[in-house]
Amino acid sequence: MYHVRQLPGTVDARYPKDCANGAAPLGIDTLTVTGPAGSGSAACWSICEGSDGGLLPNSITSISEGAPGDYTIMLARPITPGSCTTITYDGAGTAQTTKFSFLPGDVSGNGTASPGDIMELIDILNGMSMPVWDVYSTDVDASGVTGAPDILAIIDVLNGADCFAPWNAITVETGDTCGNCPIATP
Ligand SMILES: [Ca+2]
Repeated sequence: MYHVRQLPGTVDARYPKDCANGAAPLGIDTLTVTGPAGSGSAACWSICEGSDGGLLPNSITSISEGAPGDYTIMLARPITPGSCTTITYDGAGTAQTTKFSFLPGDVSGNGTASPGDIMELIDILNGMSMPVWDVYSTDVDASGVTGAPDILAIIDVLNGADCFAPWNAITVETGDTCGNCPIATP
């Protein structure tokens, strides 16, 4: 696990798992959300993923409040690749939701993994464009830095080489297809 925070709207383009340990999914397991100040009670918060990718259902393991209204939410495991992960606050009668996405290979952050993302990464490496989400969108091989090996990594991710499922032409679930989420209504 990366143990880094992901802000709403970020797309994680990196490896979905460690090929040397298929039982250990990689990705973002710590989320940053905002809500009413002083609402850190676990009973106020819930998580839903549109699909679980065959993994055990995810859950919130802890919630901590930094500055008033700024919450850090730790999850039992990283958010599911390709899925829409919804965090809901429903503690004051009005549900608020925040959505997160993790799509391996989607360097450009447009919601679809495709060969165009290879060119996007090459442009970034050549200084022709800026990464959309910094290391989330460029460090495809999860080495900690962005470099030429990430070009080979994204080809593997798109084609399904090594231990990966093919992510080419996969589109991340959007809010609309996240309807499996039983979001409570006040
Ligand atoms: Ca890298």
